[in-house]
Amino acid sequence: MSDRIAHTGLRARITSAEQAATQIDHGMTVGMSGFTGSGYPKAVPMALAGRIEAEHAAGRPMRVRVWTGASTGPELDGALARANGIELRLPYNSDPIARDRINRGEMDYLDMHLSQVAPMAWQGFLGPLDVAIVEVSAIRADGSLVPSSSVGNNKTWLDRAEKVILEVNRWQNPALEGMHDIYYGTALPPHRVPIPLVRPDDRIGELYLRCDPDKIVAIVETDSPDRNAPFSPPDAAAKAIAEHLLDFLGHEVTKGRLPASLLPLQSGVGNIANAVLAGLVDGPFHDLTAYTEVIQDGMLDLLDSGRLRMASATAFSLSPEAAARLNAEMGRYRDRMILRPQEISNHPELIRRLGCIAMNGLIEADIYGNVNSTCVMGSRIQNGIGGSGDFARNAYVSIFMTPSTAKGGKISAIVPQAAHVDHIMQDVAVLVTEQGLADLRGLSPKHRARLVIEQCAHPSYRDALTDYYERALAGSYGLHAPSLPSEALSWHQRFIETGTMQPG
Ligand code: 0RQ
Repeated sequence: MSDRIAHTGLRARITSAEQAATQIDHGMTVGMSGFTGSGYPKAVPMALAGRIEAEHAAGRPMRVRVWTGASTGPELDGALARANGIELRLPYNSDPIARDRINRGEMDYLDMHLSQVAPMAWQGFLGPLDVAIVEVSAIRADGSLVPSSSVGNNKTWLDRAEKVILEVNRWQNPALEGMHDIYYGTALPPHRVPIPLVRPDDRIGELYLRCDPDKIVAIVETDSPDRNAPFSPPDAAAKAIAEHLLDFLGHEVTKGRLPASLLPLQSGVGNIANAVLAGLVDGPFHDLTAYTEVIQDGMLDLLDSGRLRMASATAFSLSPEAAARLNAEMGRYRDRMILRPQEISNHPELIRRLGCIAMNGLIEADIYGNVNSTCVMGSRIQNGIGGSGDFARNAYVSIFMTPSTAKGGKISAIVPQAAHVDHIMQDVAVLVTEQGLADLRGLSPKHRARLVIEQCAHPSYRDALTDYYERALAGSYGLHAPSLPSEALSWHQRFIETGTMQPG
């Protein structure tokens, strides 16, 4: 019997994943834990996928609506999508099988700002929540729950769900206990009050998740690692982008627009973000803090280097090697990390108050600096907006970064007009590619266009962009943000028809 389940009454509810999965029926809405490959349930979703496959084989319909924190792992999104068991998915997905189903029109997807999911669930806009399946690290004698390696929307799922299934994962280091800060002070308007967090290291909540023991219908014990993508070392483009960005931050300190310890950092995930964080290890900045969504490999290195004083997030997003490193030395990191619910880690009020430096990736930007983070060629979802909108709109300085081309140069990341816009130009302060950096603050659209083309576009697309812009200046209906509507998306159409944006 598990020493991780101290509540004697609840021990009686320990069961198999297969048995737990029988609590879920066709058409139900299931709120799962999980955020970027950490803290997601690893056994019950697989058992549920098996059940769904058996039902389909017997000619019976079975699909569920799946809510999570953000992306999860192959044992959740992958398994359920493979079984064609997801009717609707929200709020973020990076699983390739689920992505294909969404883009083939076989699965509905609601791509949401991550900070807005919990409030929307409470406001009732998303409908009722039938079952919560939440991974925890332990169950305490009083029934409170030690969260695992992500917090995400767990507090909300546990509060809102009719029934709760817990996975107690022995792989999670017991030293995680004490790292979390679960804030229960959120309320709906007109009762909403300010959130009392004024520094990234403030603790404003509780160490544990509350859960009514009467709602817990099954507990499944697991011993499975979190699964994240392996880390690939930064390539030349990522290193060049990091260099431009670090120069910019140094320049801002010199100008007196940023303190020497910068402001709380938010960093997206991926190669480029890691290269920037790696650059900070060797850079001149000390006493850094992070108020961000996920703690990735680079953040761990920054903590190790002593440059980063502390990091606040909602989840870890670590390569298998870094996850093993953290898990082995959790006690050492625990006092310098705080994991919070995603409605707090990504809260616009707090991001604005703290003055975060937001650094996120993009799919494409147009010459005015409108940014598409989600939809390739305007229609194929890549992942989702995630937390990029929460941070971009409210940051002290909102930075977007990307290689200047994709798919071996066949796609320009700088286009005449973005085929889909997630972040309007007012939310985009700085654009960086390996070519250079465009500081767009205080510039009108026409000045932005010149700078973006000069600084950020790849040389093989620069002349075509200049040509388009000059003709737009001559022939546009209005001259605030010159545009030739019939031509503005022609680069995308050319790619769809010929496989490249390059003319001829
Ligand atoms: O596809 O894997 O098939 O080769 O998009 O692109 O260059 O590896 O960059 O991993 O940083 O992802 C915007 C998707 C960038 C990410 C996005 C293709 C490219 C490749 C990945 P392949 P890269 P990244 C905090 C903040 C939204 C969420 C967010 C993202 C794949 O940053 O999801 O910011 N952002 N959250 O080939 C066609 C283009 C393309 C393109 C890239 N212009 N056209 N394909 N790709 N540009 C984190 C969370 O919220 C959890």
